[in-house]
Amino acid sequence: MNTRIAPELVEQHNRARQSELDADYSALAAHLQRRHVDIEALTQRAGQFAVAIPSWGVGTGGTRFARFPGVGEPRHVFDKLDDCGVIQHLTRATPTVSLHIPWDDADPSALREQASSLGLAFDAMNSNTFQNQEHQAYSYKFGSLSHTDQATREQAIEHNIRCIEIGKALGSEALTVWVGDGSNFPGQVHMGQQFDRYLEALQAVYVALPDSWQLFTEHKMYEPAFYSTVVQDWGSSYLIASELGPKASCLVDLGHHAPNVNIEMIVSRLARFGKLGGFHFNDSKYGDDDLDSGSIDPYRLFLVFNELVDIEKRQGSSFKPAYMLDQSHNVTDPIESLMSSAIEVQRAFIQASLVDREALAGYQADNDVMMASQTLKQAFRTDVDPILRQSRKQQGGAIDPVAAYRESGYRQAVSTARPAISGSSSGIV
Ligand code: PSV
Ligand code: MN
Repeated sequence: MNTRIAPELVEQHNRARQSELDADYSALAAHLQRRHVDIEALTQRAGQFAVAIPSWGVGTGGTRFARFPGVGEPRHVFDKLDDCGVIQHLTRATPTVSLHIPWDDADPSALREQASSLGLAFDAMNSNTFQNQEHQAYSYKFGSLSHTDQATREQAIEHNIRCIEIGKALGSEALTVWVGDGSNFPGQVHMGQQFDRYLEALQAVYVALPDSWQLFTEHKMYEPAFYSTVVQDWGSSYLIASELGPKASCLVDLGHHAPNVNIEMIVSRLARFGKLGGFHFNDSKYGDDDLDSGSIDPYRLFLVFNELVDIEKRQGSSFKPAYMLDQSHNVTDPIESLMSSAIEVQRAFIQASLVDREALAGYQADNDVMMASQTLKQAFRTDVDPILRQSRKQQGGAIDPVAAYRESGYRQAVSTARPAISGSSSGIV
């Protein structure tokens, strides 16, 4: 079946919203002009923004209690690509897909062919040594890259190298490594030796990395290990990236910190030492909730982008962190959640681009705390939605992607070809 959204549908959708957009856009243009900001430049900038879609995000997630399957869920990686194609087609902000191996194992040339027919390319590869796989010789119950047993470590190294090989065939240029290794009881592991084993194993993966590739080390404070975790914080992640070498840097998943941690400060620190590799965006209330980006604390997302835009201004175009969404959609249609999340991240990027940095630097130098804080708030409070709508329309996307998606009837159409997946297994993301 043809899973593309018909261009006429998008055109019709946009036509119906054109006059409202024109009015909103010129009102914002006038407002920004008073602040000496060129709206056209910002619209162009919005058009350059891109965030990758995780292949696992288009399936309905779950908790360790239950998973409630959605209608017309993707059956395999090719269905997932179709769904990612819809997200990109309507938002124009998500041109790449990040695969997780072995969940997405398939013939690379078939994957490439389908992706390019949908206007998609492949982002970072993700290895999985936090689950046992079929026909696997050694169990990861007590760890993978840091396991006490050498053969188990070698198996985990081999898996990561295989991910690089698949990625090479797909045109990917990065490997993200996140492991669940750790311990559940004090005394269970020797924490120093475990970290040494991890470093040595990851070094073996690093040497297999092509020169043009990057390796992202992703930390996470807890879960599945609940007493200690090998790569538990940005400090450990920084140590690993530094030990490995210049092709390695740190990946910050917004949900992988203790509650209330100042993530934007971590961003600033890692960038200062050239080790900020990328992000997994999501939002949370309590822990690694994997909620939709910007759904709980949009100001925090803005503050992260405030740092990123500031670093970009100082470092120039060489500063290109990898952006990806990493969320679990348990009660919404994943396509709708991913589209609105991509837009929320893009919104934070544009709002942060509005910060009057010269004024801010002056207030900081003068210790004018109130005005410094107001300068950020002024940018955050600006409703940049007309810029995002205009940018999407200019690029052939939909002015309101969720509405256009609903109008298209895509989910009902694919549901006939995709029978329901059993609700008994728990979802993992
Ligand atoms: C771990 O919680 C994580 O954030 C890592 O990025 C994984 O690869 C992903 O979720 C999917 O399980
Ligand atoms: Mn993640």
